[in-house]
Amino acid sequence: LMKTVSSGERFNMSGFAAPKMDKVRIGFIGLGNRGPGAVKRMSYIEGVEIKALCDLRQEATEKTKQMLKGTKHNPDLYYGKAYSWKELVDRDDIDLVYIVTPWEWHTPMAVYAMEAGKHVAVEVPAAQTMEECWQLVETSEKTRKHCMMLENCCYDFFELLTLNMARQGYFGEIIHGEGAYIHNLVDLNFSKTYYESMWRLKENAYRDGNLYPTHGLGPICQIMNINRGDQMDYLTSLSSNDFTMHQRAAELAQTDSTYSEFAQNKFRGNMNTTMIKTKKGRSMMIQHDVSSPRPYSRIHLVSGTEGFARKWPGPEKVAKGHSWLNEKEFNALEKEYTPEIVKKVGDLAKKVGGHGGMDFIMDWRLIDCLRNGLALDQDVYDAALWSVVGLLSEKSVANRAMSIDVPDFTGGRWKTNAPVDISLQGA
Ligand code: A2G
Repeated sequence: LMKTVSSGERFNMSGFAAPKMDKVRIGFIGLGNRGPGAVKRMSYIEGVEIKALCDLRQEATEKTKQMLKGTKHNPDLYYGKAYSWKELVDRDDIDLVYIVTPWEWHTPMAVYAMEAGKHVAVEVPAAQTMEECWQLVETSEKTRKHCMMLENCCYDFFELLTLNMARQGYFGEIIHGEGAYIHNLVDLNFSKTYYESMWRLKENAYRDGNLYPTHGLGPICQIMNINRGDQMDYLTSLSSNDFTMHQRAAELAQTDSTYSEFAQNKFRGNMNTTMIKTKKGRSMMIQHDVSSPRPYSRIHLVSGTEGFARKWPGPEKVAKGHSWLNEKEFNALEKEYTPEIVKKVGDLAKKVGGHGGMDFIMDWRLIDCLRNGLALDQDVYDAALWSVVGLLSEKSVANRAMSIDVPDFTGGRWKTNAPVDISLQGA
């Protein structure tokens, strides 16, 4: 499925600005762990109309609607059937479908929504197979509808700061970037209620690799201009064995037969490390561990010919040459390089919340782009590429860390696509 399609025949969604819209009418699908928060954040944003909410569970739709009491929003509710979401998408008064469902539903829902003439914002990862990645790309190009993956980490404060620093040349030429999703989810994964039908435990039980690469990759790819000046070339990926998940499954299975299936199973290894070489000769290292008892980290490391930055373990640090900047120097740097969007909505974002504010900045920026007819920061090529690393890592892991080519979803247009507009001025 390593397609080569000549770019001449294809519409380029990179830098594509859809016609402005005065208001953005939104339908949400999925009201589990992420959905209600997204609905709430959107309810604070000017120009948004929340038209419809959908979940399998009627109760979840009602509870979320209840949250909107006292606001101008009065969404219709869809629930009950596996395909109730299609009724929501088929409405003709929705501009944006916001998809917050288990991973396997992301692409089917996104494709259906674009085909129905709607822009799409879809949770991470956007796709689970190579075929799905291409389906997203082809559908977005054909329909000229945005397909933005909701990679919220691109909008966190230090990530935005380092993106702006990179744009202004602070790091010189970027040589290497590191990111990760290290977050102990053992208790959540084995919970019977947290993830609907324990879907996330199943992902970890039947697949081995970096199942969740986009939180670490997104900010690093923007800083390194991937899809926009450089491109991933090949990757290699290696997993440790599993030292904790099977043990937990076996313990639980002794008294609860729900877990028997998992006690038979080999789980994905605790730590996966994936290395990526780019066409311009630079490198990335991305890690994934959701089962070891250790503190949260996305690493977020940028190493250039003139400067260096690293977010985790905190506090965030920047260095020039051999020395770390002291607090005073760092504060001055922060003042100089804080992007406009943070100056504009950073304080409000911290109040509204969502991972400390980044979720709100992401939603605000999406609406700002749609209302002002600006290209989105994350397009369908980013969604496909950042997601495909997950499935390619599985192939590499299964073959003794064999190197695997990464497909170029842009069809060669990465050479001329413009970088993300980090002035983030909006209009
Ligand atoms: O844990 C965090 O909130 C993750 N987000 C999110 O993606 C999900 O994995 C959740 C557990 O369900 C970040 O770390 C930014």
